Amino acid sequence: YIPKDSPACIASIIPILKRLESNSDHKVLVVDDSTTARRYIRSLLERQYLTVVEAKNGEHALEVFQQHKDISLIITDYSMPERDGVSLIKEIRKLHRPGQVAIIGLSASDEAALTAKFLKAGANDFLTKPFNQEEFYCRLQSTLNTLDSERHLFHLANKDYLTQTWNRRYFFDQPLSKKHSGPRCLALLDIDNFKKINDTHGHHIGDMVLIEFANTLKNYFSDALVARFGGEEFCILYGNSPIVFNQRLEALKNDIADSQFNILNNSISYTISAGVVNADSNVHDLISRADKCLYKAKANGRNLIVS
Ligand code: GH3
Ligand code: MG
Ligand code: MG
Ligand code: MG
Repeated sequence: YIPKDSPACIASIIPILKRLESNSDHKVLVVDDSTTARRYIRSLLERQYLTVVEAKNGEHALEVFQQHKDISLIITDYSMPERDGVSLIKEIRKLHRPGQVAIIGLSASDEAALTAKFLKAGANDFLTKPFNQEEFYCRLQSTLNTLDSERHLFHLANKDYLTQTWNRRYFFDQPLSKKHSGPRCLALLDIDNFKKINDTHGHHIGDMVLIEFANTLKNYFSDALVARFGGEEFCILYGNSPIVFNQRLEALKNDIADSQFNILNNSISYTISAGVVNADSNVHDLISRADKCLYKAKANGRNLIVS
């Protein structure tokens, strides 16, 4: 290990400065059966403004990982009682891609094929102990950069740019959408006479109404899958009680109809219509049935929920 004030250590800090701000978004799980090793790695990470949690073996790590949903990087030793590092990685990778949770393997073992073993199990990178501190920081930085890029790409591919709700692609990719059957509730919602808001107040105000509406949807249905299907049309997929779902939709519709929104000094009021279905069938069937209900709601005068 290199002492703290060595030139190598100081040099290592410079390229990382750019990262420090985004580092504070990351929580790192350090897994090692040696308390001394954990403390040392913790001190290195905390100097980079990373938040650190610890686990004393692979089994313990799985528990800590369950408790802290926001862990984005795991740094794990190989030889540990109860569950070793490679086995831990295999378990984590059953549910989490390298772009969701990054893993760096770490070991003092001189087993020749260990690097390959770690990488094959799904580690993003690997370091042999004792490591050079500057190399540790370089690999840490590059792993976090890759993680940030992957998360950014995922966001670009799956979120609607204007409203930051999920997009169609993400919607159809979810397990709840992919299931061929099973009880589910689905609602298609559409803002009434939205074109008039654009025509009267301008497209920019229309955009802000969409953002406001999307935020209201996310608040009402934080436990459901909310996606923008296009234009002023949104879809909600819900896996629980149809009674609760219908009550909440009704409350949402009334809440919006009774509200007066002040958007950049424009006083805006609007209503929504929705088509709702609760059934044990596939999501495409639910959508086409909800669409027919939505059509009826429009034909019957709008500001209506038809099921
Ligand atoms: P209806 O009650 O029958 O749904 O009438 P409507 O006016 O809401 O529906 P229509 O389909 O005639 O018009 C939808 C409008 O939504 C037309 C389109 O320009 C506008 N729109 C679609 N996407 C956006 C967007 O991202 N921003 C804004 N400002 N307007 C959008
Ligand atoms: Mg060990
Ligand atoms: Mg509309
Ligand atoms: Mg529409």
